[in-house]
Amino acid sequence: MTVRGALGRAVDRLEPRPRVVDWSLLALVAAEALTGLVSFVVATPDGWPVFWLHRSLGVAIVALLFFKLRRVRRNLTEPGRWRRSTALSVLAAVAALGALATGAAWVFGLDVRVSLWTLLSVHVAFGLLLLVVVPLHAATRFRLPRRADVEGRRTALQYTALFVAGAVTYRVQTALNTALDTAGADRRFTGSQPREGEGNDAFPPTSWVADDPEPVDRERYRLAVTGEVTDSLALPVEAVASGEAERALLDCTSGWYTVQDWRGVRVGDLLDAAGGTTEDASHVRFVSVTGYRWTLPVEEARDALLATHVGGERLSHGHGAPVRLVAPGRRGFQWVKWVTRVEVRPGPDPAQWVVTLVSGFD
Ligand SMILES: Nc1nc2c(c(=O)[nH]1)N[C@H]1C(S)=C(S)[C@@H](COP(=O)(O)O)O[C@H]1N2
Ligand SMILES: [Mo]
Repeated sequence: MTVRGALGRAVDRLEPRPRVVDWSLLALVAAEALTGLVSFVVATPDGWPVFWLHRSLGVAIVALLFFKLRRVRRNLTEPGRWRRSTALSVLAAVAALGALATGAAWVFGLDVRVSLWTLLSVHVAFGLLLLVVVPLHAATRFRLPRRADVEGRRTALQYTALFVAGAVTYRVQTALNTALDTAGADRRFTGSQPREGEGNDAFPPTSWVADDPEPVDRERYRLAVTGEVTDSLALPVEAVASGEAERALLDCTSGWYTVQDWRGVRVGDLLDAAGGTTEDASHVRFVSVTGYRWTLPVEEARDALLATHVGGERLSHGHGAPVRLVAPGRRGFQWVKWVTRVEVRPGPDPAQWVVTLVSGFD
């Protein structure tokens, strides 16, 4: 028997029944969407399992997709088999292969940009496309799994093998990146790449979706402190530039991070200057001139900084001048720029999730 023949047989043995493959792929895509979305709010190292799971499950998808495409390829190569749903199937395959390829390339430190987009952003776009296309594709070919498809012990073994392969690949990849010293070696656990240097020019001004306001007039600027405080305030910039300093790490979900020295006013000091918060105070909302906003629990907010300076320089417009939020332990999109209002609230602010996506669209 040839080596190739032996290998082929071993691969065949690993192949689950078609319906099991299909349902597993659906479940895995759902799990990837969930871990991918959750990863956007993980900023501290104790959240590493989210990233580990996302990558390990990705490897399992590669294996199952291999079986699936090998099985259905004749539906494409033989025009007699084309159906109306074939286009949707092709789109699902393209989105899946696109997400896998960009995800793997990103993890290995490939740094190609698609215009202003990092590979990671392209990966997210493919992922969102999958989220729409895969349920539609599944609906056109809906078949419930039968009992006979799930061969108990055999299926369990196949899946254990798949998952172990995913976890091992993850370890091997990390080791390879370090050994070969690729651009993937100095990543944070979030996958973000470092941006070195100090001050405004060291890292890119980044907007989450469409925020792009006119520069804020420093003379007319007032920072409002309102809501559940004893006395509302309206402060000029000078009152914010009080000299509290902190070194903090900003980690953007588009795949870069930077460590900078920020300077400004501690939010806790600001709240004390407003005579303290009322009994009902539970959250602090930071609102941008654009309407963009994010909310932190009061205790966390008190430790945050409203910064006027970075790396010893006055903040540039692109980085949120005159005042931006510095929220250590939070992802970049929560560091609101061009802050003009600090509102102490009696509760959280679920609508902020939508507002950050749509602010800036006129
Ligand atoms: N008002 C407002 N603040 C914002 C954003 C935005 O789009 N609008 N983008 C956020 C995102 S996604 C990141 S990563 C950081 C980037 O900060 P920088 O532009 O100073 O690099 O700002 C955050 N603050
Ligand atoms: Mo970001």
